[in-house]
This record gives sequence, C-alpha cells and structure tokens, in this order.
Amino acid sequence: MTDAEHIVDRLSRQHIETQSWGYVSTGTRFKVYDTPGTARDVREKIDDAALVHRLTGVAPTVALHIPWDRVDDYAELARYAQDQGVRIGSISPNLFQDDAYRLGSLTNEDATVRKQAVAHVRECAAILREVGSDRLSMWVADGTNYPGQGSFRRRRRHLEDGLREAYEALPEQAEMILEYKFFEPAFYHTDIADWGQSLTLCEALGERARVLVDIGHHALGVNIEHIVATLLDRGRLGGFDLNSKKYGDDDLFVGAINPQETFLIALELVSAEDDADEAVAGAARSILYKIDQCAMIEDKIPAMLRSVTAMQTAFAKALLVDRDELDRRRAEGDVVGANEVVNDAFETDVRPLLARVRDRLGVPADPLGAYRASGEQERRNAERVGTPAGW
Ligand code: PSV
Ligand code: MN
Ligand code: MN
Repeated sequence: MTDAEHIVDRLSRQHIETQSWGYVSTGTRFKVYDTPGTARDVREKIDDAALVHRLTGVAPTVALHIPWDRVDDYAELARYAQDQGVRIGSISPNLFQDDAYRLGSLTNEDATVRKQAVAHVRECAAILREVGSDRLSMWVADGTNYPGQGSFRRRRRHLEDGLREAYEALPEQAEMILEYKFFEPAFYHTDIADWGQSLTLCEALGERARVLVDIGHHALGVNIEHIVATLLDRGRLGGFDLNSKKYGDDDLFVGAINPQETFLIALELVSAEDDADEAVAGAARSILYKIDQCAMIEDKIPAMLRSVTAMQTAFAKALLVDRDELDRRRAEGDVVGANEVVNDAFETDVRPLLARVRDRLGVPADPLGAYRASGEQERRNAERVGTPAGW
C-alpha cells in the first residue's frame, strides 16, 4: 500500500458523531432564533443526522441528551435510527436544567437532590443498554458563584460518591467519559474545572472512566494539544466535544476559528494511534469524536457538514506529517526544521485527497455543495412548520 493509499484508508474509517442538539434552534440568553426547516422532535433530529451521514459517509452515530430527547421506548427509537441509516451513540444526562439543582446536583448539600441527580444519571445508563450504546457522556455543571458559598472538599466528596454510583450502573462494556469546563453557568468556581480534576476523578472511578475534552472549555491561550498528549499518554483520553471558539464556550462549528489548533490536536491523536505501546495506541483508537456545536443563526445541516469536513481536513493534514523526518529534526535540535515539517503538512491542500476518500465511501466529493443542490433544505422549510425543538 502506498502512503497515499494508507492515508485514504485511514480517513475512510474515520467516525465522527454528530449530536441531536446541534440540529435544533438554539441561541444565547439574549435570543433564540428559529431558523426555517429546523428539526422539531427527536425523530427529525435523527433524520438530519442520517442525511449528514449520507452526505459524508463518516458520521454513522448521533448523540442524544436526556431529557431533551426523552421518549417512552428507546429500543423503538434505536430501530427508527437504524432504518434511517444511523445508530444512537453517546447519551448525555442533564444535570443543569432542574430547579432542584440551583445549588448543585451531585455536589448538593441536600442528600435528596444528590439522590435525584444520581437517579437521573442511572436512568441514562439504562438507556445505553436499550439503544445498544457504550458511552455515557457526562458534564457536571455544578459550581458556586461567590467565595464562601460552598465547601470545595465536601462538594468533591459528594461528587466522587455520586459518580461512583453512576459508574457502577454502567452496562459492562460501557464507559463514562467525563467533561470539564472552567466557568459557566457558575462564575466563581466549577467543581470539575479542568482536565486534572476530571482525570483524578476518572482514576478514582476505574478503568472505564476517561476524560472528555471539549475544545471550547479552555481559557484563551491554553495549549489544548499538550493536554491531549498528556491524557493520551496515560490512556485516559476518552472523547472530544468538537467545536471552535473565539472567546469561551462559543460552540462555533469546527475549523471556523483556529483550524491550526484542530490540526495540531489531530497530530497528537494520529501519533498516539501509532504508538508502539499498545495500551496507548488502543486507547487512542477508541476515542469518541463527538461534535458539540450550537448553530444559532445559521442553518443547522450546513453548519454540521462544515464541522464534519473540517475534522476530515484536520486528520488528513495530520496524517501527511512526515513523523520520521520530524523526529530526526527534533533529535538534531533543528527547531526551525521541525516546525517546517509540521507546517508543510498544515499548508497542503488536502481537497484532492478527501475527494478520493469520498469516492471510496460512495458519497459526494463536495458534501455541502451536494446538500445545497439536493433541495433537502427547501423540503424541510416547507414541511417543518410549527414550533421547532429547542432545549
Ligand atoms: C456544556 O457547556 C456542554 O459543553 C456540555 O457538553 C453539555 O452537555 C453541552 O454543552 C450542552 O450544550
Ligand atoms: Mn460539551
Ligand atoms: Mn460547552
């Protein structure tokens, strides 16, 4: 196999999960705009995810968020998804939209509230079983707004206890992937604020708990690829929430801002996938790549297509890096040369390579162009009348 064929082969096996809440009308606390043709219920969200998969060939699963996507019969919903050509992927509990959680969910001083939160996470663990999924994607929004408001250590103990109960309820093959975020909705402290806090919790829980990195959940200037490398090396990077940001948790589509960062993250990932240490390589190959974006004023499906194709672009460029040559330059202390090797790949036009990948997958060479020409948006605009689904 030539190098180019090898790259086409790897890119044909890419798997990017789109998320149900990326297909609905969302906004900021100032305004939610209803865009025409937007999904109104979970089935329409699945329909849109299925269309994105048909157009790209690399997005075969869709993540759900409960209760936004709550239904009576999850096995039936899983069959519906399968009929459309996709599967249900990760399940996210919601520990931030109930009045009871005003002072925290799993960290609350009140044992009744903690119990409610644990019960909800366990409900989500049970849904995994019903839909045949293996990832529980957890974000704990808990935190405090003012100094003095809470006891950090007591909250941390409650958190660990609650997560352990949830962890023990996971189906045998399933994993918990644990997100961190440094601010919002709380503004003084957040209980799982950074990767170190998430990692130490995962280590306390067990082998089937790994860290989830949401690109938007870092302060400006933080070197995310370094965090990624550190977690990869410990076999504890379990998933991504993919998006891009200019400021904070902006949830813009991938590649819109700083595509070089996405590329440098991808470079760490492909190099870990090839690591001689099977524990590192195996963990890297089982990472969940989930989109977590909010299309506020734009049409949802084109925005999702942009993210999926930006991830393909980042990985294509990462795979083009001559890592043997890079290692030689590093060993020689050739600072400029090493950077040049990385940059050469970043500056390569990978569109012809991706056209080959799409040809192999039997999907259009230009997914976004094909969507525009398909009439699917116009059909949705005409058919989907009435209130779109929101959060
Ligand atoms: C929190 O900001 C977050 O990134 C979590 O992943 C949530 O589940 C998601 O956003 C909801 O939009
Ligand atoms: Mn997220
Ligand atoms: Mn977020």
